[in-house]
Amino acid sequence: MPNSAPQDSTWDPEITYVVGHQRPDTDAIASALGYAWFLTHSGYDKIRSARAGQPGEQALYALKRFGESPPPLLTGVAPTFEHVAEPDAVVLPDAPLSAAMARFAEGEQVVPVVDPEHRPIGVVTPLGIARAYAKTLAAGGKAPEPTCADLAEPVPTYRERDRVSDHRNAILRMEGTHFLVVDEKGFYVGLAHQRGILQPPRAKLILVDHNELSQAVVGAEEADIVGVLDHHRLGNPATAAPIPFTVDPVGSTSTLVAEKCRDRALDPPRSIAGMLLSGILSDTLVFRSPTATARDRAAAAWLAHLCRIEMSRYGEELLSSSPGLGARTVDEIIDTDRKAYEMAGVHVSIAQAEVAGMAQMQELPARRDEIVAGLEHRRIRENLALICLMITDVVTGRSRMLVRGEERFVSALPFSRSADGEFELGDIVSRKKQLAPALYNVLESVA
Ligand SMILES: [Mn+2]
Repeated sequence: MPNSAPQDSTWDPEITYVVGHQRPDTDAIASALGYAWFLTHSGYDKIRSARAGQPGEQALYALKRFGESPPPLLTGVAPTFEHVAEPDAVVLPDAPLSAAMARFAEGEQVVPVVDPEHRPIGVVTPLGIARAYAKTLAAGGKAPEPTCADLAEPVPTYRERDRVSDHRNAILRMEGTHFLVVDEKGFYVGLAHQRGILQPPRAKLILVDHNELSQAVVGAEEADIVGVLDHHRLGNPATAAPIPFTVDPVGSTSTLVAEKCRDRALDPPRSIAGMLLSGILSDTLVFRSPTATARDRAAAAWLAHLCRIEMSRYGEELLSSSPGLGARTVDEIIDTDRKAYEMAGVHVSIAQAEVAGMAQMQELPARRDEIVAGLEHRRIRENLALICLMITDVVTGRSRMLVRGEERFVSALPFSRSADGEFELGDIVSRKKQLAPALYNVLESVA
């Protein structure tokens, strides 16, 4: 789906970004920081951690606790006109034509003309010069030498943050091969050539804690995925070349990062070790989740030793850092940790919100109507067959679920209905290992 909104931050084609999914949770932030640290200390150049959105409250708590900064935000990774603009030298409007001719002699094909404030007026082309020269000859050589302003021809102009892919087809149909690129204020950035527009540089991404493009940073379908480190089901796109790809069914991606560090005898600094430990404790609910494995425990014990912290006490502290339902807006409750799936050919969205303890779970009835209205709004807007919000009490290890969707799916759900659109999930706490497979089976059988 084309996204015509300009991107508000940019990316560097020289850098490889280690980036987690949108709406990053603690594991997505921790594994991006940790894997970027590991790769850099394993001899890889120009690796940077990044995030694809605002970190959740719990991730912010962990960052603060260990004195670590969140990775920089990547708002989009599609090529923009900034990536294809070449900052060719300009001439001023009152420059004599000979100034432009000197540039053609150097091999330029067009010369941009900008006003003294650096706003483009147009371009001078060899054809334009030839015409001016013919005119001078016709006047018996008596006409004054024209300036560059007299010959500047307008050409299509694009903003540097506009996505190249949104304009590529139109540009292919145009006659000219050179285009002006300006910044958001209209100042000259450079010239874009048609050949650069057809083959723009692509961002390099290493995906952590996800492998599906539907969950990745905006524009990832126009980037090169050069690595994957994850613990989710496969839903990855084909790649042009072979890439390092690790998907292992452990409790967290942070576990996989910690294992790589340990295998290479690389001890991460306290801030990184603390973040990785937080990623493990968060995703495994301090090992209460059925996704937790012996490998997660071993990695966590090593990290806790490195950052000199009492693991289970810190784990409970981390889990209870999530604010209660009463303190969150409906948008925060639904969208903080929401994932898109395709199941049996239909679109499904599963959100998970954590509460810490019975008292926080008891805030649900007062918010139910608002939350259900929010789910219904998203169901229509995103054309979903089913949208679920799993509310998990990380202290007692039990969940409830609010659902909106097509009746044939909702009525087939294998859970006990506690109110209209509300289900009791019992001790189900894992979206990935318990709820998503259960929904997948229901949709397969009904669709
Ligand atoms: Mn994870």
